[in-house]
Amino acid sequence: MTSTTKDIPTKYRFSFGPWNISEGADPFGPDVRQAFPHEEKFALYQPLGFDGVQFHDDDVVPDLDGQSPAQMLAQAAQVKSMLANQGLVPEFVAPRLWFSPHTIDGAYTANAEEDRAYAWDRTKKSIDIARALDCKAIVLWLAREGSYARESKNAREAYIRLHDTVNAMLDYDREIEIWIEPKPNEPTDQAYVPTIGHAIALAYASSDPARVKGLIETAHALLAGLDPSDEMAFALAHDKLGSVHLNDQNGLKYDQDKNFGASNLRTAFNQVRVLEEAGYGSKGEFIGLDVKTFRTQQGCPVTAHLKNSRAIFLHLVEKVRTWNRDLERQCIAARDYEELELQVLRHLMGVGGVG
Ligand code: 3MF
Ligand code: MG
Repeated sequence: MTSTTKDIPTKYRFSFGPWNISEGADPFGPDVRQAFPHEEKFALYQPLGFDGVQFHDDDVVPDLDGQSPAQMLAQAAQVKSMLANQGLVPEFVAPRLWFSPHTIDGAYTANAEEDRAYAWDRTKKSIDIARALDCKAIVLWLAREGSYARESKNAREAYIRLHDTVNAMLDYDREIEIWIEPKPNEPTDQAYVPTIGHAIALAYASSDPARVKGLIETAHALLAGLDPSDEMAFALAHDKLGSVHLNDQNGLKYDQDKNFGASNLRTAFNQVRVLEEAGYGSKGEFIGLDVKTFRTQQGCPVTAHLKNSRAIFLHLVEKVRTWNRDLERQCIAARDYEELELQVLRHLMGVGGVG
């Protein structure tokens, strides 16, 4: 465990994925905005203040299942030089294991052997793509690893399958890191790796624990009824916070991916506080955003939500750095948490003085 608290100010680097610029379809209605060409999205990064790109494997190689290995590597090489030309860095590659007819019942935990074989094949392709981009991280969002009908799968066997997959990935490439992104529900009813605790248990059980970490998304922690800053603190204490997907969520409903701080400002402040106190970012970790704009938003491309979430994060960094730590210490020493809470709220509201 890492117990040091670092107070060296970090200059943060930001990332997002191309899927964060979207057309507004939801389960009840179609697209409402014109599609902005995928390959033109990369030119938007730098002007918005981002230099990290989060990739699904088929964001790098469209129609991945239809490509030969040579075509796949040629396309990855093109993306690599495009990134270099735009001054961008690939943060991670994630196998998209929730679109194919082979992943209807899950991927690594699907009941059909041929579906599990597809998942493994696709995972190896994602690792090959990451390697071709010089990217060291694979993110596993285990989208459909879970059940709709609880009795449909043997959960103990499913966990063993996930464990075996992690080990097989570590074996397939001796350098990559695996960052597991837990989510408790949606699209499944019950997910097998619902929290960071589960992800970190898988990391320690793996053949190379130092290369298995977690990626914590604010909304996913909130959907599990947990405090995202405590989840982050837990991963940081184990030196296992590979990345974050900052966003927000208004209670227990569909996965909203709202702007960072938009529903729970104090919770957002605490996430920034925990990241700052641990020196997150000093080893090159990104502040990843995973935010959706409203379906009502007009224009093409729509990027205000990315710019705004980044701005809110930076305002909160300022709030953390100007938070009166002497006062905090005094309140804690006196065990006067009423006063502590009042002062946090005053600070967030920009009310001066301490009275
Ligand atoms: C789902 C997510 C995903 C992951 C992404 C990278 C579509 O709730 O958060 O975004 O972040 O697939 O693993
Ligand atoms: Mg995410």
